[in-house]
Amino acid sequence: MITVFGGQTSRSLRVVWLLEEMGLTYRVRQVDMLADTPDAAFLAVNPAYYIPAIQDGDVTMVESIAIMEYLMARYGPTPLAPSPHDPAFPAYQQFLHLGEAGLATLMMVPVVSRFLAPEAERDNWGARQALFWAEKRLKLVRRQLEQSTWIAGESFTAADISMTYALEFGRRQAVITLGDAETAYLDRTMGREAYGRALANSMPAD
Ligand SMILES: N[C@@H](CCC(=O)N[C@@H](CS)C(=O)NCC(=O)O)C(=O)O
Repeated sequence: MITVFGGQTSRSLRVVWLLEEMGLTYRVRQVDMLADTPDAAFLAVNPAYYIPAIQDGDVTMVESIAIMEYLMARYGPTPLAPSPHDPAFPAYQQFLHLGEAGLATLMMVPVVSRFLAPEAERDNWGARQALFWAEKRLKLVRRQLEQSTWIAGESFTAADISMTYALEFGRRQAVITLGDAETAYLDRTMGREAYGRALANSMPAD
């Protein structure tokens, strides 16, 4: 059984969504990153203490994109990962990583600055610059969505899972403004049944 350590609005949703799309069995182990006391059991899994992480037998992994790549390689083949010979592969590979390295990671900086930085440091050069870089990278997403239904072409792939988290995070935290094409795209990706199940299964129990 695959265990996903995470929470509903975190990047663990990428992993849970992928597991749902692939029809694999898993369980979600909630980690409350905002709790006053660190979760000792989770600290043993990930001493760097961030989510998501997975345990799959003897395998322990962190990094949402790497985890998705592991799961698709280990339990595939799956249409979520086009083969290297598929014409969609370069765009797939690019946007799979751009969703985290080029967008979500950069957007985290202004978001956490706004919520966690001391009052006088909330509006800082680093946060503004990170947002500027993310907005520049969004131009690649916009150009692609003018040409194709999904981010890597005409089939839904794990790159859409990666990208959806980034765009939805930026929109939810109001650090980016989405145009009509990106909004319609999120309606398509988040309208998938597997997304709905992933969201429901990622909810903490009361
Ligand atoms: N690049 C990592 C980023 C992970 C990350 O930033 N996770 C957030 C929650 S979505 C977190 O746990 N942050 C707390 C921390 O890094 O201390 C990934 O894609 O998994």
